[in-house]
Amino acid sequence: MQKPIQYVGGELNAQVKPWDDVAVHWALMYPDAYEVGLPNQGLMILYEVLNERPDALAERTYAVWPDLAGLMREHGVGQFTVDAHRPVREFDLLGVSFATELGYTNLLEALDLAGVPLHAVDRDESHPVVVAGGHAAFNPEPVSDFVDCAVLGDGEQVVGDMTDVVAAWKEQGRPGGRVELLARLARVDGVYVPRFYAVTYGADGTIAEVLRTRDDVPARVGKRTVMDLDEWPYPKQPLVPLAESVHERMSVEIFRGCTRGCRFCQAGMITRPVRERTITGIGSMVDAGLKATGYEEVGLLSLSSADHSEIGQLAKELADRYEGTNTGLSLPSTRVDAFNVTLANELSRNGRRSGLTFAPEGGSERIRRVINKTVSKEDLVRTVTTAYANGWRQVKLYFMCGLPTETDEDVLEIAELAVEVIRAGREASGSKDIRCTVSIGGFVPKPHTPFQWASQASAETIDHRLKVLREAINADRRIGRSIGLRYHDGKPGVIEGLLSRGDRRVGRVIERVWRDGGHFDGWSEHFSYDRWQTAAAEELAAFGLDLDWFTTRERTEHEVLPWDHLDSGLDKEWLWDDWQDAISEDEVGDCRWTGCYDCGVCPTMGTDIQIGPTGRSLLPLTVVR
Ligand code: B12
Ligand code: SF4
Repeated sequence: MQKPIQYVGGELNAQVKPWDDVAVHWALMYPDAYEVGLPNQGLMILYEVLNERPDALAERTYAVWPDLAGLMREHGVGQFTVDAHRPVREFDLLGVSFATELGYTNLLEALDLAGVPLHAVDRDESHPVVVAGGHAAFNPEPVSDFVDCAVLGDGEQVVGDMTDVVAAWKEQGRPGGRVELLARLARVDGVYVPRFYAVTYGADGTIAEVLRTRDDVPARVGKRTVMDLDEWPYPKQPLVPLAESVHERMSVEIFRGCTRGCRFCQAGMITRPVRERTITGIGSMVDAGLKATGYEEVGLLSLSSADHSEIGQLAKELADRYEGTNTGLSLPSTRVDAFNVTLANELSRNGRRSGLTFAPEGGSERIRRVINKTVSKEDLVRTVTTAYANGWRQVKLYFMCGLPTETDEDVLEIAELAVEVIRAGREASGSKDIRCTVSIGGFVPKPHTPFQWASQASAETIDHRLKVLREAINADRRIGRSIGLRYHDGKPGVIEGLLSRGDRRVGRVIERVWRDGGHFDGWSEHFSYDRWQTAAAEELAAFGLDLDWFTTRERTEHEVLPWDHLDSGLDKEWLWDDWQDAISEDEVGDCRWTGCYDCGVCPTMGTDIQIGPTGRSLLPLTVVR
């Protein structure tokens, strides 16, 4: 088998607690290969929070590569955890984190390998409660046949509440069996148990209503939000992978939520309001994390890190603290803003100025108004040029294609922009040795965003636009060779679209694809569009629907959406108005600075945005050189 190291466990900071010492056992799964799943912060946090409880333990499991899966089936070995190599089937709960919907077939594969019935209704008390979490769980309807619960929002507190429920039910002798346990879990804030909600459909295929089937569960399920992040400084002891992984650095989340209002961004919408960690909190997490891991790079993570209200001071103080050491600091992709170059310069005091990443997302100013990510072409060119002038050699620009109202012209402007960036960059840096990489992917409309009603562009449209873009970039070879183009074809995006905005009827498609051999759909070498297309055509025909109905069809204002009974805190009317503003190319500001525009989140949650200035500074720590 390939890379056996990924199943071994025993990483630095991994934990194995004695099974019989605790009441509740959690298996936590990232439904992708170890190299992608191990660095996942969400699961790392829950792993530590649960293991800190004296009455619980948590162990990790990842998607098994097909080579080992074959051997496991041949030898009767079930899906196991990497920590103590215990069978997943024996745990009380199996928590699965979905950052992307393309992980759904891997859930089915893991359940099957574990010997857990695929369908929640076929499970009994001896089987784990299968819990979905992460951003995709904000519309878990496509996987509602396979999961027992979905958790909306932040996990830190809710996993503790769920552990209490399971512990009490076991202690009491499991009264009422599995159904009673699920009913108790359904009464925990943020926990949705799909089997207690019945969906009916109208003649046109749309949802008529979603009604709860018991009156002791909430009619609408709200999300969980950790309001004081400083109280939850996790992971305190980040895991250090044994094998190469996609993210070889330590990450410290500096805030959650985002109020920029980019209309395509599900993460920004569902994680409101903004909650900042204080400078002191971040400073001690960086210090403790480095000591616990030996990492030499720290990423300051969030949805838009340069927007932390004290980022300038934070960057300077961290750079001062680690000056002359081997510790490097970095920010993930940022908005296009000259200030971000200054920040990156500050953070790179210790290291090389290799690459900087900006995310303008839309090719033309017009489309950037539609998506509410306003930056003028001049500012963009100026910012990137400043980066080259400051010694950065490589700039990566992220774009999307297939955005609502987009035309070929909007996408072609990306080529003009890249050419201009290189021309101006060569002039400013006095060097021909600079590169600009354009990275572009198809846009997928997501639930709980203003674009949840939009028609998704077809794979043909995306592929056509990418083709004209490629031709335009290659038109002038003298400049074109300094421009790299990285793109994904339109097909996986269509399937992601089906899974993102799908309803319960899509579950049959997922199951069929998995039965036909589908898994690791996020990997181009495993993804088969034909397999998905055939499964969708055949399974959805029973309902008189097809793939287009779920993807390229524009929804109407009052259509009941599959996730309407799941509450992200945003008002549906506000989302609709924002969708109309998008079509009219009207922008909204960032409510952190321009005042509240009534998206609904703060009043629903009885809270407020939390930003600095806090007046604090980093603790004076002694750094080991
Ligand atoms: C670092 C990162 C990556 C890294 C590392 C991924 C990894 N293994 O973790 C890399 C670069 C590999 C990556 C890849 C991708 N990413 Co990424 N990534 C991020 C980023 C910047 C941080 C994620 C993070 O650590 N968040 C902080 C943690 C604490 O939050 P969390 O994981 O959501 O977990 C909390 C809750 O959701 C909940 N929870 C999570 N799981 C579970 C499970 C249970 C059982 C329970 C109860 C609760 C629970 O509890 C946690 C604690 O509160 C986010 C943006 C962001 N700030 O969130 C994007 C983001 C998650 N990525 C995104 C995307 C699209 C991708 C890719 C699909 C990109 C691509 N086209 O290839 C791939 C998918 C990879 C894969 N196959 O899974 C999107 C998700 C889109 C969406 N659903 O809206 C995001 C939100 C960025 C964005 N704005 O678009 N990514
Ligand atoms: S309720 Fe107002 S202040 Fe709060 S996130 Fe929404 S728009 Fe911003």
